[in-house]
Amino acid sequence: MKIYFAGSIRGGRDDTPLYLQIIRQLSAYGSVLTEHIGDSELSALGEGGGDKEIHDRDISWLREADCLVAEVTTPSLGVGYEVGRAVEWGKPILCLYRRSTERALSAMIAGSGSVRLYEYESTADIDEIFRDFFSAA
Ligand code: 6K6
Repeated sequence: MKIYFAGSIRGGRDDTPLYLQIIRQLSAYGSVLTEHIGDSELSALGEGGGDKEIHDRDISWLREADCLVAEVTTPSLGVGYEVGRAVEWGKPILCLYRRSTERALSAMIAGSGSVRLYEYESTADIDEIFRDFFSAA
């Protein structure tokens, strides 16, 4: 199983430690194509790689992935775009969201019938979510 994990980069890196933990837990279910999302060295400003190279490489990984798992709590244009492309390609999509009083989740994710949206509070909840999602994916 090839898993594309999506999480905010230029949208903000506050949840990076959480992404790293999610990627570790995801590894039990297959090969995570995007482990760099959990890399604390990857800042919102970032270093190398032109935008076209990043876009083309990521879209090609997403195309070959068997499913998309996206952490959507920190709003990110890139993550939203990846979810849209995965919907278009009919891939199984799991979105993980921590309810927050500061901002509500976009209706384009919350209202999509093509996305399996799971709300969670901490990484302790994630194993059960993954068991449920991957038993159907
Ligand atoms: C350059 C500047 C900051 O980070 C970099 C290196 N950039 C990226 N590297 C890998 N994947 C990226 C990069 N920028 C965006 N992505 C993809 O979009 C990832 O797969 C993420 O799931 C998503 C994040 O989008 P933004 O809009 O939050 O950056």
